[in-house]
Amino acid sequence: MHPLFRRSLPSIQHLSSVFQLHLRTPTTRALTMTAPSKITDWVPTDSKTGEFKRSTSIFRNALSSSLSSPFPAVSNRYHLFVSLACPWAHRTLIVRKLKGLDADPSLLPVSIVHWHMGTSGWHFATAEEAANNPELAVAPEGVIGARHLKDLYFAASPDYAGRFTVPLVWDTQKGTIVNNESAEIIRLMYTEFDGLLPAENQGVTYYPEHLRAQIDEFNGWVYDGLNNGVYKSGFATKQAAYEDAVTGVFATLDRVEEILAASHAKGGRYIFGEQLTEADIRLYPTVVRFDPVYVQHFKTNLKMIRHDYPHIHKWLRHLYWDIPAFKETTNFEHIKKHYTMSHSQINPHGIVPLGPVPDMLPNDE
Ligand SMILES: N[C@@H](CCC(=O)N[C@@H](CS)C(=O)NCC(=O)O)C(=O)O
Repeated sequence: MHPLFRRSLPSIQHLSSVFQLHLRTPTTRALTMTAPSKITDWVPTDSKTGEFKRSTSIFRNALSSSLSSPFPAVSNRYHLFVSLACPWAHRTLIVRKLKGLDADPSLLPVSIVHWHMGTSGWHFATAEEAANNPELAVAPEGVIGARHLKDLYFAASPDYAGRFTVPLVWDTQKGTIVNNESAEIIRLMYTEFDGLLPAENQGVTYYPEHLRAQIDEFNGWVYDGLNNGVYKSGFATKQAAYEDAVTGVFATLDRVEEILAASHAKGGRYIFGEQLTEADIRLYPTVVRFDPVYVQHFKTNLKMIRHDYPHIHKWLRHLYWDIPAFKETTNFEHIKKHYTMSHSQINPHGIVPLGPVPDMLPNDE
Protein backbone atom coordinates (compact mmCIF):
# COMPACT_ATOMS: atom_id res chain seq x y z
CA MET A 1 0.00 0.00 0.00
CA HIS A 2 1.22 3.50 -0.77
CA PRO A 3 2.63 5.38 2.28
CA LEU A 4 0.21 8.28 1.80
CA PHE A 5 -2.60 5.89 2.31
CA ARG A 6 -1.21 4.32 5.41
CA ARG A 7 -0.86 7.74 7.01
CA SER A 8 -4.51 8.54 6.43
CA LEU A 9 -5.79 5.17 7.56
CA PRO A 10 -8.27 5.69 10.40
CA SER A 11 -8.33 3.37 13.42
CA ILE A 12 -11.05 0.72 13.72
CA GLN A 13 -12.50 2.49 16.81
CA HIS A 14 -12.62 5.71 14.88
CA LEU A 15 -14.19 3.99 11.89
CA SER A 16 -16.93 2.40 13.95
CA SER A 17 -17.82 5.77 15.45
CA VAL A 18 -18.21 7.36 12.04
CA PHE A 19 -20.37 4.57 10.65
CA GLN A 20 -23.15 5.79 12.87
CA LEU A 21 -25.89 5.20 10.31
CA HIS A 22 -25.00 1.57 9.83
CA LEU A 23 -27.28 -1.04 11.25
CA ARG A 24 -24.22 -3.22 11.62
CA THR A 25 -20.55 -2.48 11.18
CA PRO A 26 -19.22 -2.64 7.62
CA THR A 27 -17.23 -5.74 8.45
CA THR A 28 -20.15 -7.80 9.72
CA ARG A 29 -22.37 -6.62 6.92
CA ALA A 30 -19.75 -7.49 4.37
CA LEU A 31 -19.45 -10.98 5.76
CA THR A 32 -23.12 -11.62 5.06
CA MET A 33 -22.53 -11.07 1.35
CA THR A 34 -21.51 -13.78 -1.04
CA ALA A 35 -18.14 -12.73 -2.34
CA PRO A 36 -17.48 -13.82 -5.93
CA SER A 37 -14.58 -16.15 -6.58
CA LYS A 38 -13.18 -13.64 -9.08
CA ILE A 39 -14.10 -9.97 -9.57
CA THR A 40 -15.00 -10.70 -13.16
CA ASP A 41 -17.28 -13.64 -12.27
CA TRP A 42 -20.60 -11.81 -12.14
CA VAL A 43 -22.47 -14.99 -11.36
CA PRO A 44 -20.62 -17.62 -9.29
CA THR A 45 -19.48 -20.38 -11.61
CA ASP A 46 -21.32 -22.99 -9.49
CA SER A 47 -24.64 -21.09 -9.43
CA LYS A 48 -27.60 -23.45 -9.95
CA THR A 49 -30.00 -20.78 -11.20
CA GLY A 50 -27.51 -18.73 -13.21
CA GLU A 51 -29.07 -15.53 -11.84
CA PHE A 52 -27.12 -12.30 -11.26
CA LYS A 53 -27.66 -11.03 -7.72
CA ARG A 54 -26.56 -7.46 -7.04
CA SER A 55 -24.95 -6.86 -3.64
CA THR A 56 -26.11 -4.12 -1.30
CA SER A 57 -23.88 -1.06 -0.92
CA ILE A 58 -22.12 -0.99 2.45
CA PHE A 59 -21.11 2.61 3.17
CA ARG A 60 -24.27 4.56 3.85
CA ASN A 61 -23.27 7.62 5.89
CA ALA A 62 -25.08 10.92 5.60
CA LEU A 63 -23.10 13.88 4.32
CA SER A 64 -25.00 16.71 5.91
CA SER A 65 -25.37 20.48 5.84
CA SER A 66 -25.28 20.32 9.64
CA LEU A 67 -21.76 21.33 10.65
CA SER A 68 -21.91 19.20 13.79
CA SER A 69 -22.53 15.99 11.83
CA PRO A 70 -19.69 13.46 11.31
CA PHE A 71 -19.57 14.36 7.61
CA PRO A 72 -20.44 18.06 7.35
CA ALA A 73 -20.82 19.54 3.87
CA VAL A 74 -17.78 21.82 3.69
CA SER A 75 -15.37 22.82 0.91
CA ASN A 76 -12.09 21.10 0.12
CA ARG A 77 -12.96 17.86 1.82
CA TYR A 78 -14.93 15.43 -0.35
CA HIS A 79 -14.22 13.73 -3.63
CA LEU A 80 -16.43 11.78 -6.01
CA PHE A 81 -15.05 8.69 -7.74
CA VAL A 82 -16.89 7.56 -10.86
CA SER A 83 -16.65 5.62 -14.06
CA LEU A 84 -18.08 7.30 -17.14
CA ALA A 85 -19.24 3.87 -18.27
CA CYS A 86 -21.26 3.09 -15.17
CA PRO A 87 -24.97 3.95 -15.17
CA TRP A 88 -25.11 4.24 -11.37
CA ALA A 89 -22.20 6.67 -11.34
CA HIS A 90 -23.75 8.51 -14.28
CA ARG A 91 -26.67 9.58 -12.08
CA THR A 92 -24.30 11.33 -9.71
CA LEU A 93 -22.55 13.20 -12.53
CA ILE A 94 -25.86 14.42 -13.92
CA VAL A 95 -27.03 15.74 -10.56
CA ARG A 96 -23.63 17.28 -9.81
CA LYS A 97 -23.96 19.30 -12.99
CA LEU A 98 -27.66 20.12 -12.66
CA LYS A 99 -27.01 21.45 -9.16
CA GLY A 100 -24.00 23.48 -10.30
CA LEU A 101 -21.65 21.60 -7.96
CA ASP A 102 -19.26 21.18 -10.88
CA ALA A 103 -18.71 24.96 -11.17
CA ASP A 104 -16.75 25.13 -7.91
CA PRO A 105 -13.82 22.68 -7.87
CA SER A 106 -13.59 22.88 -4.07
CA LEU A 107 -17.01 21.29 -3.53
CA LEU A 108 -17.05 17.81 -4.98
CA PRO A 109 -14.27 17.28 -7.52
CA VAL A 110 -14.38 14.10 -9.57
CA SER A 111 -11.88 11.36 -10.41
CA ILE A 112 -12.72 9.09 -13.31
CA VAL A 113 -11.46 5.54 -13.32
CA HIS A 114 -10.11 3.97 -16.48
CA TRP A 115 -12.89 2.39 -18.52
CA HIS A 116 -11.32 -1.05 -18.35
CA MET A 117 -12.23 -3.20 -15.38
CA GLY A 118 -9.92 -6.17 -15.00
CA THR A 119 -9.43 -8.88 -12.41
CA SER A 120 -8.33 -6.30 -9.80
CA GLY A 121 -11.41 -4.18 -10.44
CA TRP A 122 -11.46 -0.54 -11.52
CA HIS A 123 -8.07 1.15 -11.74
CA PHE A 124 -6.80 4.71 -12.03
CA ALA A 125 -5.04 5.58 -15.23
CA THR A 126 -1.28 5.52 -15.29
CA ALA A 127 0.36 8.76 -16.45
CA GLU A 128 0.77 7.13 -19.85
CA GLU A 129 -2.88 6.08 -20.08
CA ALA A 130 -4.01 9.52 -18.93
CA ALA A 131 -1.82 11.20 -21.54
CA ASN A 132 -3.78 9.42 -24.25
CA ASN A 133 -7.10 10.15 -22.63
CA PRO A 134 -6.99 13.42 -20.67
CA GLU A 135 -10.39 13.02 -19.05
CA LEU A 136 -9.03 10.13 -16.99
CA ALA A 137 -8.29 12.49 -14.13
CA VAL A 138 -5.50 11.68 -11.73
CA ALA A 139 -6.61 11.00 -8.16
CA PRO A 140 -6.34 13.96 -5.77
CA GLU A 141 -3.82 14.68 -3.06
CA GLY A 142 -4.35 12.29 -0.16
CA VAL A 143 -5.49 9.39 -2.31
CA ILE A 144 -2.85 9.88 -4.94
CA GLY A 145 -1.22 6.58 -4.09
CA ALA A 146 -4.26 4.55 -5.03
CA ARG A 147 -3.71 2.38 -8.08
CA HIS A 148 -7.05 0.66 -7.88
CA LEU A 149 -10.43 1.64 -6.54
CA LYS A 150 -10.20 -1.30 -4.14
CA ASP A 151 -7.35 0.53 -2.35
CA LEU A 152 -9.92 3.09 -1.20
CA TYR A 153 -12.23 0.36 0.10
CA PHE A 154 -9.45 -1.28 2.10
CA ALA A 155 -8.29 2.09 3.44
CA ALA A 156 -11.84 2.70 4.67
CA SER A 157 -12.35 -0.79 6.03
CA PRO A 158 -9.37 -3.20 6.09
CA ASP A 159 -11.66 -6.25 6.30
CA TYR A 160 -13.95 -5.15 3.49
CA ALA A 161 -15.32 -8.20 1.68
CA GLY A 162 -17.85 -6.68 -0.73
CA ARG A 163 -17.51 -5.48 -4.31
CA PHE A 164 -15.43 -2.44 -5.21
CA THR A 165 -18.02 -0.26 -6.87
CA VAL A 166 -18.35 3.24 -8.23
CA PRO A 167 -19.71 5.75 -7.48
CA LEU A 168 -18.33 6.62 -4.09
CA VAL A 169 -17.82 9.79 -2.07
CA TRP A 170 -14.46 9.87 -0.36
CA ASP A 171 -13.64 12.00 2.68
CA THR A 172 -10.08 13.27 2.22
CA GLN A 173 -9.95 14.45 5.84
CA LYS A 174 -10.93 11.20 7.56
CA GLY A 175 -9.52 9.04 4.80
CA THR A 176 -12.68 7.01 4.46
CA ILE A 177 -15.67 6.33 2.22
CA VAL A 178 -18.70 8.40 3.15
CA ASN A 179 -21.20 6.70 0.88
CA ASN A 180 -21.12 4.27 -2.05
CA GLU A 181 -24.80 4.11 -2.94
CA SER A 182 -25.76 6.28 -5.91
CA ALA A 183 -29.42 6.50 -4.85
CA GLU A 184 -28.28 8.23 -1.65
CA ILE A 185 -25.44 10.27 -3.15
CA ILE A 186 -27.81 12.00 -5.58
CA ARG A 187 -30.23 12.87 -2.79
CA LEU A 188 -27.60 14.45 -0.61
CA MET A 189 -26.49 16.55 -3.56
CA TYR A 190 -29.99 18.04 -3.96
CA THR A 191 -29.84 19.77 -0.60
CA GLU A 192 -26.75 19.38 1.56
CA PHE A 193 -24.31 21.66 -0.30
CA ASP A 194 -26.90 24.42 -0.80
CA GLY A 195 -25.24 26.73 1.72
CA LEU A 196 -22.08 26.72 -0.43
CA LEU A 197 -23.84 27.23 -3.77
CA PRO A 198 -24.88 30.43 -5.55
CA ALA A 199 -28.46 31.55 -4.89
CA GLU A 200 -29.83 30.22 -8.18
CA ASN A 201 -28.79 26.65 -7.32
CA GLN A 202 -30.14 26.68 -3.79
CA GLY A 203 -33.48 24.99 -3.12
CA VAL A 204 -33.37 23.17 -6.48
CA THR A 205 -34.45 19.60 -5.85
CA TYR A 206 -35.28 16.70 -8.13
CA TYR A 207 -37.22 14.98 -5.36
CA PRO A 208 -39.97 17.49 -4.54
CA GLU A 209 -42.23 16.81 -1.54
CA HIS A 210 -45.45 16.49 -3.52
CA LEU A 211 -44.02 13.84 -5.89
CA ARG A 212 -41.96 11.78 -3.44
CA ALA A 213 -44.30 8.81 -3.13
CA GLN A 214 -44.80 8.64 -6.91
CA ILE A 215 -41.08 8.96 -7.64
CA ASP A 216 -40.28 6.19 -5.14
CA GLU A 217 -42.92 3.92 -6.64
CA PHE A 218 -41.64 4.56 -10.19
CA ASN A 219 -37.99 4.07 -9.16
CA GLY A 220 -38.87 0.76 -7.50
CA TRP A 221 -40.17 -1.06 -10.55
CA VAL A 222 -37.78 0.69 -12.96
CA TYR A 223 -34.81 -0.40 -10.83
CA ASP A 224 -35.86 -4.01 -10.73
CA GLY A 225 -37.14 -4.37 -14.28
CA LEU A 226 -34.78 -2.09 -16.16
CA ASN A 227 -31.78 -0.48 -14.37
CA ASN A 228 -30.86 -3.79 -12.79
CA GLY A 229 -32.93 -5.86 -15.24
CA VAL A 230 -30.47 -5.32 -18.10
CA TYR A 231 -27.66 -6.65 -15.89
CA LYS A 232 -29.78 -9.66 -14.86
CA SER A 233 -30.35 -10.34 -18.55
CA GLY A 234 -26.73 -9.89 -19.57
CA PHE A 235 -25.03 -11.73 -16.74
CA ALA A 236 -27.44 -14.69 -16.63
CA THR A 237 -25.67 -17.99 -17.11
CA LYS A 238 -28.83 -20.10 -17.60
CA GLN A 239 -31.44 -19.74 -20.35
CA ALA A 240 -34.37 -19.50 -17.92
CA ALA A 241 -32.71 -16.74 -15.88
CA TYR A 242 -32.01 -14.80 -19.08
CA GLU A 243 -35.54 -15.18 -20.46
CA ASP A 244 -37.08 -14.14 -17.18
CA ALA A 245 -34.92 -11.02 -17.01
CA VAL A 246 -35.24 -10.00 -20.65
CA THR A 247 -39.02 -10.24 -20.67
CA GLY A 248 -39.02 -8.09 -17.53
CA VAL A 249 -36.85 -5.49 -19.27
CA PHE A 250 -39.32 -5.11 -22.14
CA ALA A 251 -42.40 -5.18 -19.91
CA THR A 252 -40.79 -2.30 -18.01
CA LEU A 253 -39.94 -0.35 -21.16
CA ASP A 254 -43.54 -0.85 -22.42
CA ARG A 255 -44.84 0.61 -19.17
CA VAL A 256 -42.45 3.59 -19.33
CA GLU A 257 -43.47 4.17 -22.95
CA GLU A 258 -47.12 4.45 -21.90
CA ILE A 259 -46.28 6.94 -19.16
CA LEU A 260 -44.26 9.11 -21.52
CA ALA A 261 -46.97 8.90 -24.23
CA ALA A 262 -49.47 10.24 -21.70
CA SER A 263 -47.06 12.97 -20.59
CA HIS A 264 -46.31 14.02 -24.18
CA ALA A 265 -50.05 14.06 -25.00
CA LYS A 266 -50.48 16.67 -22.27
CA GLY A 267 -47.51 18.75 -23.44
CA GLY A 268 -45.15 17.37 -20.79
CA ARG A 269 -41.58 16.34 -21.54
CA TYR A 270 -40.77 14.24 -18.50
CA ILE A 271 -42.06 11.27 -16.53
CA PHE A 272 -43.97 13.64 -14.26
CA GLY A 273 -45.17 16.14 -16.85
CA GLU A 274 -43.29 19.43 -17.00
CA GLN A 275 -41.04 18.74 -14.04
CA LEU A 276 -37.65 17.08 -14.45
CA THR A 277 -37.26 14.76 -11.47
CA GLU A 278 -35.14 12.00 -10.08
CA ALA A 279 -37.34 9.56 -12.00
CA ASP A 280 -35.92 10.92 -15.29
CA ILE A 281 -32.39 11.16 -13.88
CA ARG A 282 -32.36 7.49 -12.81
CA LEU A 283 -33.98 6.28 -16.03
CA TYR A 284 -31.67 8.14 -18.45
CA PRO A 285 -28.34 6.33 -17.83
CA THR A 286 -29.95 2.96 -18.63
CA VAL A 287 -31.87 4.18 -21.67
CA VAL A 288 -28.88 6.01 -23.19
CA ARG A 289 -26.83 2.79 -22.99
CA PHE A 290 -29.62 0.62 -24.35
CA ASP A 291 -29.19 0.73 -28.14
CA PRO A 292 -25.39 1.22 -28.19
CA VAL A 293 -24.57 -1.56 -25.72
CA TYR A 294 -27.32 -3.49 -23.96
CA VAL A 295 -29.14 -4.62 -27.12
CA GLN A 296 -26.23 -6.72 -28.28
CA HIS A 297 -23.98 -7.10 -25.22
CA PHE A 298 -26.68 -7.93 -22.67
CA LYS A 299 -28.92 -9.61 -25.31
CA THR A 300 -31.85 -7.27 -24.60
CA ASN A 301 -32.66 -7.40 -28.28
CA LEU A 302 -36.41 -7.88 -28.62
CA LYS A 303 -36.74 -4.18 -29.53
CA MET A 304 -34.63 -1.03 -29.77
CA ILE A 305 -35.38 2.38 -28.27
CA ARG A 306 -34.84 4.20 -31.58
CA HIS A 307 -37.11 1.95 -33.64
CA ASP A 308 -39.76 0.73 -31.24
CA TYR A 309 -40.30 3.23 -28.43
CA PRO A 310 -41.13 6.62 -30.01
CA HIS A 311 -41.98 8.38 -26.75
CA ILE A 312 -38.96 7.11 -24.83
CA HIS A 313 -36.83 8.03 -27.83
CA LYS A 314 -38.25 11.56 -27.96
CA TRP A 315 -37.72 11.97 -24.18
CA LEU A 316 -34.15 10.63 -24.49
CA ARG A 317 -33.19 12.97 -27.31
CA HIS A 318 -34.67 15.96 -25.48
CA LEU A 319 -32.57 15.24 -22.40
CA TYR A 320 -29.43 14.53 -24.41
CA TRP A 321 -29.55 17.41 -26.87
CA ASP A 322 -31.31 20.13 -24.87
CA ILE A 323 -29.96 19.81 -21.31
CA PRO A 324 -26.14 20.01 -21.08
CA ALA A 325 -25.99 18.02 -17.82
CA PHE A 326 -27.08 14.94 -19.77
CA LYS A 327 -25.00 15.18 -22.95
CA GLU A 328 -21.86 16.43 -21.21
CA THR A 329 -21.86 13.49 -18.82
CA THR A 330 -22.50 10.88 -21.52
CA ASN A 331 -19.33 9.37 -22.94
CA PHE A 332 -20.07 6.71 -25.54
CA GLU A 333 -16.42 5.72 -25.90
CA HIS A 334 -16.13 4.77 -22.23
CA ILE A 335 -19.56 3.15 -22.29
CA LYS A 336 -18.91 0.95 -25.33
CA LYS A 337 -15.33 0.02 -24.47
CA HIS A 338 -16.00 -0.71 -20.82
CA TYR A 339 -18.78 -3.23 -21.25
CA THR A 340 -17.47 -5.01 -24.29
CA MET A 341 -13.81 -5.13 -23.26
CA SER A 342 -14.26 -5.78 -19.51
CA HIS A 343 -16.90 -8.52 -19.42
CA SER A 344 -14.76 -11.37 -20.57
CA GLN A 345 -17.44 -13.90 -19.49
CA ILE A 346 -19.76 -12.43 -22.12
CA ASN A 347 -17.37 -11.25 -24.81
CA PRO A 348 -14.09 -13.16 -24.40
CA HIS A 349 -12.37 -11.62 -27.42
CA GLY A 350 -13.18 -8.05 -26.41
CA ILE A 351 -14.47 -7.06 -29.83
CA VAL A 352 -16.23 -3.68 -29.70
CA PRO A 353 -19.21 -3.70 -32.10
CA LEU A 354 -19.22 -0.69 -34.43
CA GLY A 355 -22.95 -0.03 -34.46
CA PRO A 356 -25.44 1.32 -34.08
CA VAL A 357 -24.45 4.46 -35.96
CA PRO A 358 -24.85 7.09 -34.69
CA ASP A 359 -24.87 6.47 -30.97
CA MET A 360 -27.64 9.05 -30.64
CA LEU A 361 -29.97 10.18 -33.39
CA PRO A 362 -30.58 13.90 -33.86
CA ASN A 363 -33.38 15.71 -32.11
CA ASP A 364 -35.54 16.36 -35.13
CA GLU A 365 -38.49 18.05 -33.45
N1 LIG B 1 -25.99 0.02 -5.90
C1 LIG B 1 -24.78 0.60 -6.39
C2 LIG B 1 -24.28 -0.14 -7.61
C3 LIG B 1 -22.99 0.38 -8.14
C4 LIG B 1 -22.34 -0.59 -9.13
O1 LIG B 1 -22.71 -1.77 -9.22
N2 LIG B 1 -21.34 -0.10 -9.91
C5 LIG B 1 -20.65 -0.98 -10.84
C6 LIG B 1 -20.31 -0.26 -12.14
S1 LIG B 1 -21.67 0.01 -13.16
C7 LIG B 1 -19.30 -1.35 -10.28
O2 LIG B 1 -18.53 -0.50 -9.88
N3 LIG B 1 -19.02 -2.65 -10.29
C8 LIG B 1 -17.76 -3.17 -9.91
C9 LIG B 1 -17.90 -4.55 -9.32
O3 LIG B 1 -19.03 -4.96 -9.05
O4 LIG B 1 -16.87 -5.17 -9.13
C10 LIG B 1 -25.05 2.05 -6.70
O5 LIG B 1 -26.11 2.34 -7.29
O6 LIG B 1 -24.25 2.91 -6.34
